[in-house]
Amino acid sequence: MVEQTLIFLKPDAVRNRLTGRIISRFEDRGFKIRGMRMLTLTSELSDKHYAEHIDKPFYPGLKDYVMSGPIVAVVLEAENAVSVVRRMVGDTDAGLAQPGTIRGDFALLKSENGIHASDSPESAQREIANFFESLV
Ligand code: FUP
Repeated sequence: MVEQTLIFLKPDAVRNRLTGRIISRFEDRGFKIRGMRMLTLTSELSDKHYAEHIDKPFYPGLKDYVMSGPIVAVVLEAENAVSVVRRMVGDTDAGLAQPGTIRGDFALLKSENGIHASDSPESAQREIANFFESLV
């Protein structure tokens, strides 16, 4: 089934000038870009996006990290987009991520893993609505 999913490049990836190389991987794989914007997360949008993590001990550090500079959010579309993108992104803990995945090639830490990707079609719809109100 053709699906859409949301990724965003976290501030360290943008700061380290990885935006083009990472987005190229998705274009090379065959994804269509259906939306793209650069923004700096507000406190409200961080809390909304990470609602399931807000009470976890790691959330204050995660929030500082994701608000530390501009991010680049992208809506990607393809057959089974959510699961294909998750496999390309790799393990949440970048130190354990397989080489060849984005986290496995460009990041080292769980706490600073460089990229977000929706984990289900339902999350994707919710997250796309959060970042691209005009697309849904
Ligand atoms: P993922 O779906 O791979 O982004 O992972 P999660 O939804 O489990 O976690 C969201 C973000 O919280 C991750 F990108 C990294 C961060 N996190 C930590 O910093 N420490 C943890 O123990 C778990 C997650």
